[in-house]
Amino acid sequence: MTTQEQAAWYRQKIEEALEQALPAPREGDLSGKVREAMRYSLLSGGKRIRPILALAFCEACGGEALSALPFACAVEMIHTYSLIHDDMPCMDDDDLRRGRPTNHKIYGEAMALLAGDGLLTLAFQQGLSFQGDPAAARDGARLLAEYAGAQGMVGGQCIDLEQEGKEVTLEILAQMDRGKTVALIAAACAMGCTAAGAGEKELQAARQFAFGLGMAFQLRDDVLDVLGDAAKLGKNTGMDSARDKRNYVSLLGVEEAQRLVEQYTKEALDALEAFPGDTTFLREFALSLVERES
Ligand code: GRG
Repeated sequence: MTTQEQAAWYRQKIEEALEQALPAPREGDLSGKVREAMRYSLLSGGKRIRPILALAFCEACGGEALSALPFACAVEMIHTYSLIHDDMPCMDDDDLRRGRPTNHKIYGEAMALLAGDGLLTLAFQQGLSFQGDPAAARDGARLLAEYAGAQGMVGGQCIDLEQEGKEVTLEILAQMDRGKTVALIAAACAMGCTAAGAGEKELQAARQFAFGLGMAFQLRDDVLDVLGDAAKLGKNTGMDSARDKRNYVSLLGVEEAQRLVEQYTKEALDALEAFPGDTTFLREFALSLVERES
């Protein structure tokens, strides 16, 4: 199987599992609206980078990829909730996401807030439905809580809100991105290892990979915010400068930001040496993210 075929296969399994985890509400279901709003964003065709990483890391650690599906779905649910909340008027106030109107534009602010809450909660229900070793289910849920919470993604978003309109240093930016971007990627990689029953050495290497890839991914995102095509990206471009937010490109320029993309990617690829299984997919997948246009 080529890397693209493998990614397509993972994606298909993820889409099926997400659909199964959140079926359409029945006619007359009085709480059906919130499920409809959750489905609108969850099943709207994101790149599924995080769940793919969870499955691929499980495989790289010698596990059966599909056994990690509950963890993979859990991370994607957290990611989707964060996008819904991030797009709301009280945060980034965006009207386009994944090529469609944002959740609150369709369902209203109160329902979008609830849809995010519903996905956050469903994520833990999903993660804890992991069928292997109960200790791995518990460890997976703990990792997710740590990386998604105030020490991780929520903390990164807090730094983002606090820095708006201020002069930001590279150190502050890196701390923000460790939370906003790296944390969930790290959760996905570490949970994949956990699903396979991997040891501390693999977990440490997965964290190192996630740091390199997450930073490279964020830097590429900043480059695309300036140079990218909104139609291909499915979201508006130029948003950071429109909101007076600093990012790597505004601090370092496009060329230096792109050089750092390559440096961090190399760090990520080096970390793959620690894995016993075949890491060709992870290597090529990481490279495809660095070169992405969308
Ligand atoms: C609201 C608690 C809370 C957190 C929000 C995720 C986030 C934190 C903000 C979204 C804005 C942003 C640029 C975050 C950095 C991470 C990132 C690049 C997210 C976009 O991820 P993709 O490209 O999106 O994987 P798709 O749509 O493909 O899933």
